[in-house]
Amino acid sequence: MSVNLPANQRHRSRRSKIALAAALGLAAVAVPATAAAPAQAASTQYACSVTPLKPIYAGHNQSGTMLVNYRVYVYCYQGRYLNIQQQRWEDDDSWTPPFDGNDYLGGTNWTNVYVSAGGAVTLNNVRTLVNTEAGNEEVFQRTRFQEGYSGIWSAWTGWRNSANTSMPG
Ligand SMILES: [Ca+2]
Ligand SMILES: [Ca+2]
Repeated sequence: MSVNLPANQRHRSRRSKIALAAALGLAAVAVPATAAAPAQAASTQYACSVTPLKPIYAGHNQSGTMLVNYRVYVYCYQGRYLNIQQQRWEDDDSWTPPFDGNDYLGGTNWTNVYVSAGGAVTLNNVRTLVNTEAGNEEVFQRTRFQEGYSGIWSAWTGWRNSANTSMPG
């Protein structure tokens, strides 16, 4: 396009493009940081952070089945009620798109959990290990939440995944 412009306009056009590129350069630094850390972006809108912790071994029940604790860590810098949804999963690949053969193990909802300002709560959820395949089970969890204050509830956040734990079972 700029090839057809008079020389002075072409010059101006090039200068404004340089200014634009500089602006975009700054934006390009900021955008990946935001995309890489959705939890931090959420914590600027929400008073609480909800972290699905990596599942841990929690002994055996009386039948000898291994137990897993899917803990959820909640911190609030202002007093809030929370509704929290948890899904428990076993991680699997598949040979065909979308290459996601994860097995759903179950879900738990917590409603109206109150956390005071500056308070932290760890929700414990001990479950029997579900044996979905030969060899170890790669269990993980995902959580999302909404906050309530004076009867007004926020939108649900996106789902956030924990790390996997490989459990012999
Ligand atoms: Ca697996
Ligand atoms: Ca197994």
